[in-house]
Amino acid sequence: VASNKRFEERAKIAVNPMATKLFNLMASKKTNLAVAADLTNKQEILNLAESIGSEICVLKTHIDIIEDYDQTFISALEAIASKHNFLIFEDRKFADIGNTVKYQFENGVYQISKWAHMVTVHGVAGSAIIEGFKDGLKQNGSGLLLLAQMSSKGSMCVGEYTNQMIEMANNNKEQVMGLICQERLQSMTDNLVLMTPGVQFNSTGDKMGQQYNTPEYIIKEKNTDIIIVGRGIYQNSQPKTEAIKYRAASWNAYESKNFN
Ligand code: 5BU
Repeated sequence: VASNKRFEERAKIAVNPMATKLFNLMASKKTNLAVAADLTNKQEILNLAESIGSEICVLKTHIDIIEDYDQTFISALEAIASKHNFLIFEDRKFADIGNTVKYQFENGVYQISKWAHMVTVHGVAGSAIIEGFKDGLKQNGSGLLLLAQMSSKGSMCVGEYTNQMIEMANNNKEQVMGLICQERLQSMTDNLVLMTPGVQFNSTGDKMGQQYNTPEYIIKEKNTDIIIVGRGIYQNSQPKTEAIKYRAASWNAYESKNFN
């Protein structure tokens, strides 16, 4: 199922403000590459962000794997993000009841709602989970990414569950900016951003269930919008050179689509 609209057109029909911002950012910066900075030391993440920041639209974090975390990390990352014009995505995968996720989003050590432009949410608890984010999202006009499919072997986010997640997104567009998925399905409307992890050139998977596809396959054949690349870039001896390759592959795949 192809989307025949360019990112700049989709920016105009998006409802969530961060979806509009990301579509416009991709169109102007000409990149649909997101990098997963899964490093456990804050300086390593900042060094990576500084070196590849010019190539990406989004930097994805797992804030709770950082061993020396403190709030200086956030201000340093925000400075690099505004210098290089990318957005910050905390892949927290919230999954509890609304009242609990509100605390997890706004409070605790990380105070995610203060700095994350987007966060991931599982729908397993039901659509009322979205109520827990409403206050926090208003702080920065941020957006939710619902987990419609996962890249890992044996994922249970399939079939009717996937359909329910798409419906949850379509019913809550003020809060939901997009979906994490492995393919564009018919019901995924053009005002949602589709982001896909499990992307690498030189590997088909790891020993813990991850499964990889190439940028061309995901963007051109599976028709999603953004690739998320982790180890393929940060474990390379030259992350910047490698990021340039992934950026070119995913952008060229986007440009090769038939738009009207
Ligand atoms: P990798 O090193 O490219 O395998 O990292 C992939 C990243 O995307 C990593 O941070 C995962 O937590 C994240 N991820 C994923 O791999 N698959 C999924 O379905 C989802 C997130 Br949702």
